Amino acid sequence: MSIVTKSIVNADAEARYLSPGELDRIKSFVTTGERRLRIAQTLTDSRERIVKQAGDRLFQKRPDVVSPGGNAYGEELTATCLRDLDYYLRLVTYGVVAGDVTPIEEIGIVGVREMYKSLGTPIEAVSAGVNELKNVAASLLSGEDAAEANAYFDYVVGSLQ
Ligand SMILES: CCC1=C(C)/C(=C/C2=NC(=C\c3[nH]c(/C=C4\NC(=O)[C@H](C)[C@H]4CC)c(C)c3CCC(=O)O)/C(CCC(=O)O)=C2C)NC1=O
Repeated sequence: MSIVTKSIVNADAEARYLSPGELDRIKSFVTTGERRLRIAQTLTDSRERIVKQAGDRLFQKRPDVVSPGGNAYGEELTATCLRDLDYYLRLVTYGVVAGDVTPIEEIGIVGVREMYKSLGTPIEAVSAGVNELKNVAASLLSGEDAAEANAYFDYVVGSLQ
C-alpha cells in the first residue's frame, strides 16, 4: 500500500534487510510527509466546493451529459455523477497520503472501464470531470503542493481515457 509497507513485504520475502535504495525512497516518503498531509487536509476540508465547482465546469463543457438523453440527465443522475467525482477526489487524497497510486488503482480504476460501459456513462467525460477537480484543487493549493497533487489527479485522468 504505502512505500513503507511495500518495501518491508519485498525485503521480508527475500529475508533481507531494507536495501539502501529502499531506505532512500522511505526517507523521501517521510520527509515529504508534512506536505502530503497538508494537501490531503485541504482537499478534505474543501471537498464540497471542489466537487461542486468541478461539476459546474464539466457540465459547461459537456452540456450533453446533463441534457435529455444524457447519462447524468435529471436531478438524481446528476447527483450520482457528482458523487462519482467526490469518490475520485477521496481516492486522490488516499494516494497523496500513501505517496502511491496503488490505492487509487485498486479502488477506483480496476474494472471501471467495463462498469461505465455497462452503465452507458461516457468515460472520457468522467476523465474530464476529474481534470476539473484537479484545476479547482490547484487553485486552493500552493504551487508546490498543487504539483504534488496533480500527479495523482493526472493518474486518474489518464487511466479513465
Ligand atoms: C469508489 C469507487 C467507486 C466508483 C468509481 C463507483 C462508480 C459508480 N458510478 C455509478 C453510476 C453512475 N455514474 C454516473 C456518472 C456520470 N455520468 C455522466 O454522464 C458523467 C460524465 C459522470 C459524472 C462525472 C452516473 C450518472 C451514474 C448512474 C447511471 C445510471 O444509474 O444510469 C455506479 C453504479 C451504481 C450506482 O449508481 O451507485 C458505480 C458503481 N462506485 C464506487 O464504489
